[in-house]
Amino acid sequence: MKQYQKDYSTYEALEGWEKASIGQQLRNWAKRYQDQVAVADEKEKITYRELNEKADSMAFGFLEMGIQPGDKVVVQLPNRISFVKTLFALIRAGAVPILALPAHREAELEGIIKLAKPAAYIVAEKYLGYDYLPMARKLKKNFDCLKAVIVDGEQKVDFLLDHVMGESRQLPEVDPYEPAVFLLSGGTTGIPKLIPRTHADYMYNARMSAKRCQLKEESVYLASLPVAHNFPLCCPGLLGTLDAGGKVILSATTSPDDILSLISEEKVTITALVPAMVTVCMELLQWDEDYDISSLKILQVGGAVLEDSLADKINEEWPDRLMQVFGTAEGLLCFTSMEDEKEVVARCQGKPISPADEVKIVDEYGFEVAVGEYGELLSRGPYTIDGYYMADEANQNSFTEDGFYKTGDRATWTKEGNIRMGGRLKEQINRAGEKIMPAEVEAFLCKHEHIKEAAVVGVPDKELGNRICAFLMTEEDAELSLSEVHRYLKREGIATYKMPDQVEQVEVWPLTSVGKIDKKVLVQMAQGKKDERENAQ
Ligand code: OOB
Repeated sequence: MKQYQKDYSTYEALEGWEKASIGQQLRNWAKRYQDQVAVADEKEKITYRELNEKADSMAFGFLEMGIQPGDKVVVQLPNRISFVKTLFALIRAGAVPILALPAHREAELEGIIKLAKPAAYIVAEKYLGYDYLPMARKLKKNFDCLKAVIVDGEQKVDFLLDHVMGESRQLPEVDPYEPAVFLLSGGTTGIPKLIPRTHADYMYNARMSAKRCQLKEESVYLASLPVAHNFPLCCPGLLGTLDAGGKVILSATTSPDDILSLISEEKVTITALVPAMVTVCMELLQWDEDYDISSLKILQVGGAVLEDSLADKINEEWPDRLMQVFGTAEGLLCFTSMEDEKEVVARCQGKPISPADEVKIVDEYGFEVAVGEYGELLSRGPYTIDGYYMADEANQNSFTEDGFYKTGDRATWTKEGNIRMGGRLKEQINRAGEKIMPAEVEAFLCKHEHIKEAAVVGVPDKELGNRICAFLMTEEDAELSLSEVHRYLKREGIATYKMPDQVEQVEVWPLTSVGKIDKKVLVQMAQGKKDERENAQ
């Protein structure tokens, strides 16, 4: 039985839509761009022609080792050319990669493997000091479905990735309306859900993103974030850049030094960052004048709320480069445009990338809200999924009867018809019956002259149900007491019930696997700090 219900044929008339497999797209690119460099990492470069040939020989190898068309394969590789080769080779072999992030560990992998029963697991031997082999061996022992564990490195469990190649053979027919990859949902709670993205919808996603960014053969895209994530993979990322004939540079880490060095050396024209990374890059650039970012035309920022104060700072220090991106692995993408006024770019996340995207912002009863009012952002369209893989309960909760994806995000329409995000609905704090949105309090805190970044969370509390805890990152670690924060917020005219009950300072943020501030960890930290103080009394 076909698992995916969506009728993709209704999108065939759209400009940019193509009923072709991603494996076929790579063949087309190789014909068009031949010996131009497609991808470069720390160690090597690969041309379009070489990548295309490598995808074939590795696909033959995967088939030879018993991976069957339709099999799922967990891929957990960092930003290296081996990731790119493996991705295209599996897709050509008709297998479907499940893209785990390097930061995922046993809990996430076990959850994914239990659900998807992959035939193989492809993993780096080591990355950023972590040795993946003990985990890989354990997973292999515990899960019979895993026919092979393939290691990118020197030591093997079953096979070495470098040795995967085979004799030429017939490659399977691939249906462009079947999944090409499974992305993992970005939620910070529980095991990630599997998001099936089909060949045709995912290429359309890449192409429409590349169009908004005006990518061309001269474009140089830096994958600063882990490339297994939708943002650097396809928005426009790796796939959108290759489709335009550009060059993709893979940054081995998300460190600001690596990112700024690569922008300088490789004359990068576009990259994508999450807000927390922008701050550290800007700081480093202030200290070290050797970096030259003059080649950078577009700085995409998305993945989490970009505070107005930080957006203004980007506009000031790196003028005419900011592009805000609201994105989801489930589909919907909204980008600002390079033609937008800079004041507009600093205050919104733009418009959907496809004319066929249907976007609604609704109140709790499902009615659309007026301009300026907040509600939940819903979307349906050519590249937005209509269900997670084998997740009945999540599908009941995350989709409306008529097939709209409920993002769980608060948003409003601006008068120019752009969306402006206002935080996750689930983050809403219920403090003694009063409802508080962290994003609102964070925005006020970030306007304080000594506060660089702020994150507000609700912490379970005996008396209040939930108390408000504000975590602050301050300029030169300036100390700000709870009463000083209250005095400041009072001057700003914010209601008393929204005042934090607890204030904590941080020097570094706990981050999720893709570099967003991890609020789940902040809640634990808030609890820990309070207990520490009470025990010390
Ligand atoms: C991207 O994708 P995911 O799946 O890791 O996370 C999606 C969630 C959204 O539902 C929203 O809560 C948040 O991340 N988000 C933003 C945002 N962009 C994403 N919240 C506020 N402002 C924004 N600009 O994070 C992602 C996928 C593709 C492109 C860019 C980001």
